[in-house]
Amino acid sequence: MNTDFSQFGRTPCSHPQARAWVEQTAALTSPDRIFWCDGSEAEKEALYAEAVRTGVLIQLNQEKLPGCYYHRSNPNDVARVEQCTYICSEAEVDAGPTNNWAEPKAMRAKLLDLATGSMKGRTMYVVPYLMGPHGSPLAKVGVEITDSIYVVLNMRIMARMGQIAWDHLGDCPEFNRGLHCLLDLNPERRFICHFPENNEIISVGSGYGGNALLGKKCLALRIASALGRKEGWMAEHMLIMGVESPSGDKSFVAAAFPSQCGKTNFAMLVPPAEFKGWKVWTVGDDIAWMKPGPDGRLWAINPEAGFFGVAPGTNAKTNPNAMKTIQRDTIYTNVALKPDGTVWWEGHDDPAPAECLDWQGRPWTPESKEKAAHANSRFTAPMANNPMLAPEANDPAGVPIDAIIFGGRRPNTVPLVFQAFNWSHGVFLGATMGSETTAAAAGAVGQVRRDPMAMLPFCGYNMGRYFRHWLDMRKAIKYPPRIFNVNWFRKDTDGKFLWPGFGQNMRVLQWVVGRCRGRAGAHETPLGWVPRYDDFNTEGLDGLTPETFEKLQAMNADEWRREILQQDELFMRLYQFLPKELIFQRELLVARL
Ligand code: OXD
Ligand code: MN
Repeated sequence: MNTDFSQFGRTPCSHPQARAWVEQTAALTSPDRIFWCDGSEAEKEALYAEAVRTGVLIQLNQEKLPGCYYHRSNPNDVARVEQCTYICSEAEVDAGPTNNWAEPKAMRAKLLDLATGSMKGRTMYVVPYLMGPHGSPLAKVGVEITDSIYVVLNMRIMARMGQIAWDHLGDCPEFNRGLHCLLDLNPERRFICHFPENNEIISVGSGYGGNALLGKKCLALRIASALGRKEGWMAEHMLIMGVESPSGDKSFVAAAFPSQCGKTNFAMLVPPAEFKGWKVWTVGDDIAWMKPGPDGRLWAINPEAGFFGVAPGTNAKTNPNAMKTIQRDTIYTNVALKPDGTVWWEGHDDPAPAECLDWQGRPWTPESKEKAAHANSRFTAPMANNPMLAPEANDPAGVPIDAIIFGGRRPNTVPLVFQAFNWSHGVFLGATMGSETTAAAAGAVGQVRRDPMAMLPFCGYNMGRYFRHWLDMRKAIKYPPRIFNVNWFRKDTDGKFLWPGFGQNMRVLQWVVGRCRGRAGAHETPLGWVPRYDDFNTEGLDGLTPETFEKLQAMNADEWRREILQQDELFMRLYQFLPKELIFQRELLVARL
C-alpha cells in the first residue's frame, strides 16, 4: 500500500466558506503544509505511518492487536481542564454562574495572537466531520483545523470523518468552526473556548481528547446544548442503550452519569446468565442528541462514531464487549506498554506484567509505587467493533426513548434505584444530582460536588436556563420518557460496596423497563416510586437478601436533610435563574420528608 505522506491530503474542499476560512487560518498560523483529510482508508494508512515516523504513535503488536497504536501524552496534559474552559457568549449572563466566561472579542484576539505563526514547520490538518448518522435531520457538520496528527486519527474514529461531512453539508454555509493548536503544551497557555453565538470553538495548548477532539465535548455538548435550546432539542451527557426482552420488545434508555462513573460499562452491559433471552444493545456511550418526533415521543441519536473509554478497570468481567471492541483498530493513550507490544492497565484481565513501560515510558514492575497506567488512560475504538452495537445506531431517525436515568457516585444517602413521580420531579432529580469527582478532570478526586444532569462541565449556557429548557421540553413531548435515579456505589458501614454493579445492573434495568411498560410494581416513598423486594428480580444473585436490599434502598431522614442543604448551595448560586418549579419540588420533598 502507498503510504507516501506527501501524496495525500492535496485536494482542497470546494465548499467556498470552509475554504476561505482555512486559507485565512493558514495565513495566520503559517503551516508548512495544509493537509485536507478525505477520510479514505488509503489516507488512514498514510496518516498512521506518518504518526509512527514522527514518534507520535507506536505501532502495537499487529498480530495480537491488528490496527492498534499507542500514544503517550505530555504528563501535564492528561485530563479535561475545567478551570481553562470558557463560554465566550456576548453577555456574561448567558454563560451563567457555573461557567467561566470571557468577553468574546478580547478572548478571540488573545487566542489568535497565541495561534499566530504557531504552525510554522508543521502540517495543518483540515478535518471535516459529521456528528450523527448521514442524512439525520439532527446531524451537524464541523470542521476542525488542527496541527495534531493524534487528534486527526482520533477524530477519524470518534466521528464520521471526511468526504461524508462535505456531502452532508452540501452548499449550506453553516458549519461549526473549530481551531485547535497544540502550541507548546504549556498549561499557562491552555484555553478551551466556545463562542456559541458564532458556532465556533478555539482550543489551544492541550492535546488531550476532551480538550482537543472538538467534535466531542466542545461541539456535541457545549455548543450543541446552546443550539438545542434555540432550536427545541436537547444535547445531553448520556449513553443510549436498547433493552430487548425475551418476548422481543425493545425499550430504549438514555442515562446520564458524570465522567468515570461507568457509562461505557453500562452502555455495553452483558446480562447475567439468569437473564435468558434478554439482550442489551449499545447505541452510544457518552452523548445523546434528543428531539421530539412527530409521534409525540422523544427520539435520540448518538452523534459519535466511536468510544473514548477509560481503560483502568476495563476487563472481561466488567465489560466483555468493550474488551472485544478494543482488540483492533484502537488507539491506546497513557496505558502501560508490555515488551511484546501489547498493553496493560490496572484492573486488566492479565496479571501485572513482570516488567513493562509505564504511561510515561519509565520502566515499571509490580513493585513500583506508582500505577503503570494513568487513572484517566483511554482507548479510542470504532463503535462498529462492538458486537452488540444496536442496528439503530446508524439510523438517521434515531431511537425513541422510554426511560431516562440519572446517576452519580454516592457512597451513602442515595438508594440503588427510584422513579420520579413525573417529569418535573424527574428534572428536579437531575438538577440536584451529586457525585464524587474523578480523574477525568484535573483536580481533587473523591469529593461530592453537584453535577446537574452530569452536565456541569458541559452546559454551554446558563445552567438555570438549561433547567428551564428541560421543563419546557415537556410541552413538546406528548409521551415523555419515565425518569429514574440510580446509585451503583452505595457502601455499608465497613466501606464495602453493597451492590455488585456491572452485569448485575441488568436487574435495575429490568425494573426500569418494566415500569415503563406497566409490568413492574413499586411503592410510593418521599423520594419517589421504589421497588419492593418482591418487585425486583433477585433470582441467582447470592447475597441479595431482603436485609441487604433494605440497606441499598434505605432512606435515612438525617442524611436527606443534609443532602437538601447541600443541594441548596447550587440552587443559591443559580437563584436568580432558577425555575420556580424546582423550588416547588424542593418544598414538596421537604414536606414529604
Ligand atoms: C469523557 C468525559 O471523556 O466525560 O467522556 O470526560
Ligand atoms: Mn463523558
